[in-house]
Amino acid sequence: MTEFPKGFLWGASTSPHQTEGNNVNSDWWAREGLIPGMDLSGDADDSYHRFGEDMRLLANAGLNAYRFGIEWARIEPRPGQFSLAELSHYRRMIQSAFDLGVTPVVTLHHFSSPRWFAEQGGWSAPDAVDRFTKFAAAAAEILHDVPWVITINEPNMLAMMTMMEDAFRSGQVKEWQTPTIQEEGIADAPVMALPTPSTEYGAPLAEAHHAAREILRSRTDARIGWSVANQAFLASPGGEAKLLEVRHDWEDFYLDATSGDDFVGVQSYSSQQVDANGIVPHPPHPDNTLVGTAFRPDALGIAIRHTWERTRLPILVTENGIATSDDERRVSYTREALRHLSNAIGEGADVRGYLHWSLLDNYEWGHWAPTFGLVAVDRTTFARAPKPSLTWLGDVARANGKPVAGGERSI
Ligand code: IFM
Repeated sequence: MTEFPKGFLWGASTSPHQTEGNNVNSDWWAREGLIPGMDLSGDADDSYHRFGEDMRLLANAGLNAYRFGIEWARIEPRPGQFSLAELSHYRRMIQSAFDLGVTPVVTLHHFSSPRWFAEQGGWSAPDAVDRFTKFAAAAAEILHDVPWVITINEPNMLAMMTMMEDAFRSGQVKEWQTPTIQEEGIADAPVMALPTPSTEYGAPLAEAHHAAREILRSRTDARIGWSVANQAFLASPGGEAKLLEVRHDWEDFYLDATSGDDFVGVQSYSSQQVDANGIVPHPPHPDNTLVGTAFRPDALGIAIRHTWERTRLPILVTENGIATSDDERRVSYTREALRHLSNAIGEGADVRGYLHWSLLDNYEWGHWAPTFGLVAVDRTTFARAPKPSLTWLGDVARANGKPVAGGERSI
């Protein structure tokens, strides 16, 4: 086990649509109302108004970094009309982090887009890159002193969603898939693998990322990167060649697009097997999480190693966590994941920080049941209830990881 570097960032992440509430001008808000079986995001965690309390909880626990997003649908409610009031709102968030001694890590796009953007063809429209670049230029005004900016969250998942949306619109698929929700350990059917995104859908995202990077570089001091949803693929016997193919379309295309970036975000939750036919649907297992994935804290090490080998860029773990109602399990998972992270550092990977997903229980893209948070949120009073895992992670952070990487005491 290797010690964590000096100045390592220890924090937690959230996204706007999942926590703010009433993101009424976004494509996700529109979608929630149309698709049967989807929970509504509604007031979400009301973090739009309570972000100060959220950040104080994080800082008081001992964490020193907070990843949050700015919501394009609020900042540009109509094409070309930018809201100065909303930009000021997000500037207040950035300032609140600084005032608490917390490093802000800001995401420009976390799955949700303005409704008008989606109605005009979304990421498949010919002017999508230009639209996003204009938004990035407006956002740059409030980001001048933010040290870490993520242009697009999980572009590979976003490409998959865009592909599904196109198939849904054209009638090729009849149902919009929402994540599978399962009771822990009681899954009775394998969780089907998500469809592999065609890189045709990834290409405009890569272009948008590069264009936004240039704008942000010229107007801010931020390190610029994007954050990839790592699948930690492993080959079953006979699946070695297929793994390379699947991993190219799911991950490597997006990792290669980081060429010229300042860092890359690693987001990792579980691992998946690939055999000669492709991704193997994950079977029912008593250890499965609330979203039906395998309990695989080692996925973080696999994801970091592959990202480091492919990009050689500084890495920020921008998401890692578990959907569970058992907070002790969250601590066990995270402790183990951090051990794998520390081993990867020991093997040479340049990892600069760890941001847990998520600070708060939040809206999991269609469902409220899967709880990823270090803090529970009452859905009617919005009262925050920190879980023991928050205290635990804060203690690890105060000791710069010694409790998990080896040291005088263990937690
Ligand atoms: O909640 C999501 C997040 O928005 C993107 N990464 C994965 C998380 C858990 O599914």
